[in-house]
Amino acid sequence: MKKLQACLFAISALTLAVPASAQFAKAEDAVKYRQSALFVMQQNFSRVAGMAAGKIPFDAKVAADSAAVAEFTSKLPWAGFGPGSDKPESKAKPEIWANKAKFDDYATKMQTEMAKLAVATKSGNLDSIKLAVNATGGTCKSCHDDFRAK
Ligand code: ASC
Repeated sequence: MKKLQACLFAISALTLAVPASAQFAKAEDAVKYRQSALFVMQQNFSRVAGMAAGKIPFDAKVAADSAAVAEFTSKLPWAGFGPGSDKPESKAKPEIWANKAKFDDYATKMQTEMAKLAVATKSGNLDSIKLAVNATGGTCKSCHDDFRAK
C-alpha cells in the first residue's frame, strides 16, 4: 500500500511539474525552474545539432533519445515566465513581460520545430535531421535576438 501511494504521488508530482499556470514559492524559484529546463533542453538539442554538423559522430539512437528529451523539456520553461518572475536578475529582458503574446508565439514555434526534430531523429535520416536542426535553431535565435540580454 505504501508503495502504491509513493507511486501515485510520484506520478502526480510529474504531472504537476508541467502546467503553464504553475505558481512558485518565490520568483527566484521560477527563474531557476525556467533556466534549468532551458539548460537540459539546450544540452540535448546541441548534442543533436553537433551530430548534424558533423562535430559529434552520428548515433541514431542517441540522437533520437536526446531529441525526445529536448522535445519534452521544450514544454517546461514557459511556466517560469509568469507575473513577477521578471524581478530577479537574469538575461530575460523586461520586453518579455511587455510583449507576452509575441514571446509566447516564439515559444510555440520553437516547440513545434522541436517536435518535428524529434520526428526527424526517429527516421534516422541525417538530411532531414539537419533541416530540422536548422529550423529549430532559427526559432531559438529569433527569440534570443529580441528577448535575451547579451
Ligand atoms: C543552441 C543554443 C542556442 C541555439 C542557437 C541556435 O545549441 O544554445 O541558443 O542552439 O544557437 O541558433
